[in-house]
Amino acid sequence: MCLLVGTTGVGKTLLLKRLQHCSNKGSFSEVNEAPATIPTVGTNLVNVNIGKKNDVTIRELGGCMGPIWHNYYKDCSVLMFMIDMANPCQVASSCIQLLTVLSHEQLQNVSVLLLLNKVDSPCAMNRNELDSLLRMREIISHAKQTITVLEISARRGQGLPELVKWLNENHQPESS
Ligand SMILES: Nc1nc2c(ncn2[C@@H]2O[C@H](COP(=O)(O)OP(=O)(O)OP(=O)(O)O)[C@@H](O)[C@H]2O)c(=O)[nH]1
Ligand SMILES: [Mg+2]
Repeated sequence: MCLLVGTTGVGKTLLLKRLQHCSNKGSFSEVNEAPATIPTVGTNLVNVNIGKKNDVTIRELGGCMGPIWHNYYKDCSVLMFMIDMANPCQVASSCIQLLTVLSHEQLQNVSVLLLLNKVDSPCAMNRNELDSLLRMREIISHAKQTITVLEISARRGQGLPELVKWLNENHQPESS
């Protein structure tokens, strides 16, 4: 099971819709109109085919569920943590959430993909601005987990082929 977490409004549901749509069509780089989303109260479970009969189950945990995210950690084999690059005011709370997630005892052995979303937005921060606000390099070098950073746009489809590649390399197929 892959968990997808991040503060509310960062773009998790849109990413799932995009991945599902693309996996049905067989192309992860295809771009079309962004479907509408509403805030996720609870969780959102989707199955995405990432190639070669390899399916991954991704569970989004709504941002408003933050206090109970930990109830889902025991089933987690890989983790995606999403940050909104177009919302600098939210970065501090994202940072605290990220550190809390990384320090949880049940998540010490998972691979982590840090998704920097909304890079298509005209007001998106660049990597250097995020580094100075979030001290990302320090967080990554001090973390026990292997953390990969990827800039994406759930709206435009940028970075999705790389995301799928990371899932293929890090996700263990569920035993049936
Ligand atoms: N410009 C831009 N907007 C995006 C992108 N991804 C998501 N959005 C928009 O951000 C808003 C929130 O997206 P959601 O996918 O609902 O956010 P969420 O992380 O699922 O939020 P919660 O369910 O409340 O935790 C929507 O209006 C999306 O269209 C992106 O890559 N670029
Ligand atoms: Mg959502």
